[in-house]
Amino acid sequence: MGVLNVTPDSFSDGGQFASLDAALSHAEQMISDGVDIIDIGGESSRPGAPPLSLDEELKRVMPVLYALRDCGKPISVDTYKSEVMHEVLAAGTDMINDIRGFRAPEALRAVKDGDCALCIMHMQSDPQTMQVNPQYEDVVAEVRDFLQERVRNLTEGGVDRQRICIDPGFGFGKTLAHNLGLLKNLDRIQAALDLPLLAGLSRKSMIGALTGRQVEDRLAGSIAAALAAAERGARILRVHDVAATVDALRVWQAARESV
Ligand code: 9MG
Repeated sequence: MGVLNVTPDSFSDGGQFASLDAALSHAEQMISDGVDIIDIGGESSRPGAPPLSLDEELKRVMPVLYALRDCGKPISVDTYKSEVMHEVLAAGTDMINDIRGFRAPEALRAVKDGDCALCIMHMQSDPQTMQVNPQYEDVVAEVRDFLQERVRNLTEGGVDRQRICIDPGFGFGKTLAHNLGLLKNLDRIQAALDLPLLAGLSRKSMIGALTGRQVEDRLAGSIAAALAAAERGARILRVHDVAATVDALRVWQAARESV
């Protein structure tokens, strides 16, 4: 899954792709680099980012979605607003990536009757405050239980289980130790729910904490994290650097499959 941020304050592209033309050429590049899913996001979810108005989010996301919906690759939209969900689903989006895990009853109502894929992500607190003092007694068990509860809520609400993937939400209300604990035990979470697992580690602060590198210099660390997640059962990797990640996965997969 390639990240297509259309946020002027995006933590990793500094607004480079805020304009429609730039976003579309970035999407074309990701397609030629081998992306499988494009994830369009209008509201930054970096720690401390302020919420975006509904109008502004639609103004950023809709033109990009209209331009890309026939690009031949599934399109995901990263949003927690039910109004945005309604609009992007009517425009033909294939997946909704909700960092709030469809906790809002209106979010469930927006998606339940369609057939789009759904990503349920775990986040403690919200982007404004999530990194202030994240606390868990057992991060792996708590994230697993949260995801299990959300899956139950969605399926009891009428969503086919086959539409769902789960995501522990690296960096969303987690310290470095929490993130590493989740990464090490990703296979336990995946096995407990038996659903495809999405992992987003690309360029995140945990990579910066481990390498001492600024966001623009985190490629090698991000690749290592992506491979660690794949090794533990992640089926979808949400990344900024598609070409390098695809190469790394090809080599990793060939080594695993060789006799
Ligand atoms: C929008 N966004 C930023 N980071 C993310 C992650 O790790 N997972 C998902 N599903 N979405 C994310």
